[in-house]
Amino acid sequence: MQEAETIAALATPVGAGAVAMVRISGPQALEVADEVFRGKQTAGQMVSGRVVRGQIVRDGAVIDDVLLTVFRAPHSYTGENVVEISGHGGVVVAQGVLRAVLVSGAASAPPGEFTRRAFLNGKMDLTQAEAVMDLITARGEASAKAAAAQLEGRLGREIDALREATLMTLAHLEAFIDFPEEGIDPESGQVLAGRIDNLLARVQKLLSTADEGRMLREGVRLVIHGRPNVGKSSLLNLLLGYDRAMVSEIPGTTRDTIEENLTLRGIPFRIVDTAGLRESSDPLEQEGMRRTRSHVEQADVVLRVVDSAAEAAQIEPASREVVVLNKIDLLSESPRLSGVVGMCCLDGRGLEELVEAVIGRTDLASLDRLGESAAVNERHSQCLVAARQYLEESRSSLQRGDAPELTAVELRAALAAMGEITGAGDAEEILDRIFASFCIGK
Ligand SMILES: Nc1nc2c(ncn2[C@@H]2O[C@H](COP(=O)(O)OP(=O)(O)OP(=O)(O)O)[C@@H](O)[C@H]2O)c(=O)[nH]1
Ligand SMILES: [Mg+2]
Repeated sequence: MQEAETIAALATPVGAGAVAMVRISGPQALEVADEVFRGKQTAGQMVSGRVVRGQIVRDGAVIDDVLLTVFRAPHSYTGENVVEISGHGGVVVAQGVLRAVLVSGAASAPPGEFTRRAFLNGKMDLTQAEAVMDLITARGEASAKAAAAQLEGRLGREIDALREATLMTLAHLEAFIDFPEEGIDPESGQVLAGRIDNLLARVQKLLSTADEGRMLREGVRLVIHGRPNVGKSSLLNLLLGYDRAMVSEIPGTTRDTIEENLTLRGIPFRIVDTAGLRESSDPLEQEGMRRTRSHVEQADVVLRVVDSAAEAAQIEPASREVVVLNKIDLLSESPRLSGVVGMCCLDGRGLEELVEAVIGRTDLASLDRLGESAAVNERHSQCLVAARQYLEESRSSLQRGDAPELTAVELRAALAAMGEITGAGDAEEILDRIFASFCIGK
């Protein structure tokens, strides 16, 4: 195998800050660092985990005063020799340090390259590599907690256990392949069927966490919906805390949907304000209402807003719905409410109660229980669906009394699909897809 290139990148965001860190990884990392570093010790002399203060020098001129840390292979993030140079967090100075390192022989690291190497060198499985980015991009405490559990290896261990159980079943089946003349006796057939059923149940259980995984990664889809002029956009603005949408007393003010991110009690939401539904012959308004309906269909939680003066009658919320009785300030006496939230968007009355009701309708494990089980992502789901199909086929093959070789083919395919989740198989193409969305320096 060709020796890996030594790579470098700025690991901290570009901008003014207390510290900026340039990370170098690869077989020549220590030598590259020593081209530019002047300190009491050279990187080559330093033991792993040691920090030494010194200067970064290029063409005899000092660029920055820095702390240099050495991690020797294999005890580093990437599993290779790694040097981290922490300097002053100025845009120009950090770029200057990076340029000096690149001139000294390191190649500029593409996005995700450090974590890709960590995976390739066996420092983490693919689910952990994905969790690195989930953790970085987490918009709420809940998402961060689930990502941290995945980074720690929870999902990977569950998949490994599942593969192990599949392998055991396969081994059991293969015992019959070695003695083809005997065939699978009914008793063993039943044991094998039971094992496959058990595998199917475990796959199904993991698949059932896909919705939770999506909500944690993309946000819970919260859609504000109701007749024109009831105060939907006012409610959006109130929840966001700033005037995002136009509000007016003219019905039909909002024509297109407006989407924003919002975090409520540590849970990320994708909140959507929609055009009010009414009879209209205006093609633009009709298109707006078509979008409204499509958003309502895809919502995790619907906030149905009604005007308390117009529709004070008892309103029954549907299962995914929170009903907001808005403009209660216009009522002469306070309404007796049950199952609905009374609000005034002008002064914020009822907001706490509304947030409470929305969280209550959100189908997520409570914050203190998050991370106890997996929350699979879209890629994991696809692998699990494939695994489920192969397992079902192996089950029918067994039932039909096929030659054990045929049943084994299906089981092996299921095993491969499971292996794709953690990257146990070889999977260059999957790697490209995952690491394409990474940030540089990670
Ligand atoms: N008195 C009172 N007026 C409100 C309240 N909430 C909103 N309004 C007013 O109601 C009018 C309509 O508000 P919007 O937020 O634009 O209503 P909407 O549902 O988004 O309307 P469309 O976009 O046309 O569907 C505005 O004049 C708001 O100031 C409230 O709680 N009390
Ligand atoms: Mg509006």
